[in-house]
Amino acid sequence: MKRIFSGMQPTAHLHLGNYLGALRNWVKLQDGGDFECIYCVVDLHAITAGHDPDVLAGSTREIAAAYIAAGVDPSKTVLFAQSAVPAHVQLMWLLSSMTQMGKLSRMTQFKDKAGKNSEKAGLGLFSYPVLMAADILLYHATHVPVGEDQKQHVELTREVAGTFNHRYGAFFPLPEPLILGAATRVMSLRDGTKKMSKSDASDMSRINLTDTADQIAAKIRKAKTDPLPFPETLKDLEDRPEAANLITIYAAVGGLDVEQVLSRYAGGPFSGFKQDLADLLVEHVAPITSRMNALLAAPEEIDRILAAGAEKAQDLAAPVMDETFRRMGFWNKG
Ligand code: AQP
Repeated sequence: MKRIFSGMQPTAHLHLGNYLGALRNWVKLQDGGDFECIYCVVDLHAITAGHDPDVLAGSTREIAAAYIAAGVDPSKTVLFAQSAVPAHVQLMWLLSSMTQMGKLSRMTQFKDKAGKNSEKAGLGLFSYPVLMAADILLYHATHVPVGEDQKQHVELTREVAGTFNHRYGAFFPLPEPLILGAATRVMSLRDGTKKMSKSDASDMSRINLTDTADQIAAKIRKAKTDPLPFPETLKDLEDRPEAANLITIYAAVGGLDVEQVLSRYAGGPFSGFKQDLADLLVEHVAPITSRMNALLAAPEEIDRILAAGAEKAQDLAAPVMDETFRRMGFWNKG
């Protein structure tokens, strides 16, 4: 059977980009029945840009709660926290020996996050894609549902798997990115040329899955637009990144084509469209938020789900790890 692995970092609250670009698709894939699904809270990734030890465990539970609240079903999937399966780090080390530094230094996410100060960036930020390759390959995943921003990392994973297979014999499947849905790259509400991101300093740039109805309404009301009238055609959206972003979000959440949204609001003021978009988002996000809050009120249940998932993940990972060691010639693994 085809197998999916995907994960999100507990670096902050999940936002609408995480939801539309990834999480919503995870649930569809789980329910579609064509894939065995492994969904992980990738907490080891969350320490690469500095973190607060007092909040990491709570954030890990919050991301697990968001998955479940959005429809991930622990009885149908393997749901666990990455740090509970040490083989992720073991495999990462082995794969590091066959990953070129030049390729890592060309990763857009590293360049964006390290900025001009790459000399001072931590090794973890630089080698993050190797840990991501290990996450995927450890489970022999065949498909990885992600937003556009992670496509480059999945491509690197394929290259690393190819190098391993070439040196030590065919073993790892070359995973395919699955970039699905109508909003594969949701942009910041403050700057339509930047992706919506957990690490953006401005909370007004994103809709968090934890936001209240009032917060959502205020963020959409204040979302940046331009002075031009509401666009009427797809061509009108060219060079209008903020308008294109809001209209794409409306279409993705409302289950419409962008053209349908354009014809619904053509000729009207942006304010009316924004009011409707806020209502639509509240209608969609509020039930997820309230399920998350209910789950987080009983954290011991989340811990129980994550512990049970870690056992299943461990069982899947152990034979792959053993065989990887064996092929690489390690002592006592023959
Ligand atoms: N803006 C986005 N639009 C569509 N998809 C997105 N994803 C992230 N941002 C967008 C997808 O969400 C998943 C979670 O990825 P992650 O937790 O590893 O975070 P990230 O990709 O590094 O992006 P974030 O959420 O903005 O976090 P920070 O700011 O910490 O980097 C992935 O499938 C990603 O494609």
